[in-house]
Amino acid sequence: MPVDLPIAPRPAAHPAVHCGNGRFPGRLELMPPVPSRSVEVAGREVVISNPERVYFPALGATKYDLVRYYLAVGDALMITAGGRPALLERFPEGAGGKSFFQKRVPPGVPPWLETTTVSTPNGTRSNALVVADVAHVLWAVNLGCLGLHLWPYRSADPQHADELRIDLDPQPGTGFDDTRRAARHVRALLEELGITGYPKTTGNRGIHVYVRLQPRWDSTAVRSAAVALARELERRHPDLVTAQWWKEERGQRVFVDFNQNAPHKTVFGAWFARPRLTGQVSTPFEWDELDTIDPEPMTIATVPERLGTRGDPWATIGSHTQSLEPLLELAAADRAAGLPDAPWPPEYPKAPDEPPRVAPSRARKPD
Ligand SMILES: [Mn+2]
Repeated sequence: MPVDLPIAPRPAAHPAVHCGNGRFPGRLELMPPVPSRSVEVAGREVVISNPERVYFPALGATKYDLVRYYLAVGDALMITAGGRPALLERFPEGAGGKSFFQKRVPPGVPPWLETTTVSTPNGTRSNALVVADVAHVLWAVNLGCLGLHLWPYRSADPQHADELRIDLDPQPGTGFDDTRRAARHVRALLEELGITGYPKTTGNRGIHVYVRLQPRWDSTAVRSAAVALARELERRHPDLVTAQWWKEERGQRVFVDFNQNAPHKTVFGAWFARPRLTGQVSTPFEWDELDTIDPEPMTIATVPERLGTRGDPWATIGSHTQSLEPLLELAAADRAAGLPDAPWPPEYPKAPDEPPRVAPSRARKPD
């Protein structure tokens, strides 16, 4: 769960000054400074400091390689991320190093940097980055962000969530094949309802299916649609899919994490690089690739070529805004059948129709 942490002191991996050479202990010698590089994109100039720092050791890829990657996929990335507020997760030492979440943009940003006010479930407000163009992405990369977590709305219209994010989380004992099978059922159910979903790898073992929505519903409505979809999938495929919030009830199944659609939740964006040593990217793909898609070889080193040869699988997502109503009807049917709301994450105020927010095994204990 992303939270705002105080800025950790930066470990001095490359001290600018070191002491002596053995023969003259205590004599100060300056290390040669690593020149920063400046990149021009979207009419802006972004300065990249420490461009040669290794960010993805298993790929041998540097911070500047990550910059080059985002320049290569920038057009596709903007189709899905453009105009959205972003949560920063900073990895000053690259993938594998320590990280911290940061909602607020730090002081001293360039005058062109676009920001917007976001809030948390408890009402805290922060000034967050907006992915206004690729220069904004590179500005975040320079801070040590490998990828960005995005809000499900455009900063111009914070009242309406325009994305349903179906997050398929394989539970312990399941693997990517199970995620694939679950994704196939998601596609079939959505198609039945007249809805087109757009799949991507998460860069790990999960799959996300996104539905771009007409801007008519808030995140509470979108979450209730996700709850209904998760429950319907579990009813149809009880051996494979679970809609159970409590881990002890999920079993060796794929969990449809409906709460990723709760208000103020962010999800890792398409085309962004994961903090893995091997540089995997959360990669959009076509439904007809589902049987063969492998998240592992899709990295910042290979995805630009894939995009160049295959084109952008999500090219049409923005021109295809859809209605949430078929899923809201499913939700209404569940309510009418007596099903309560599903549990919310701990940081949220209790919802009116929510069951007790306690794991069933604990609720049964007579303490
Ligand atoms: Mn997930």
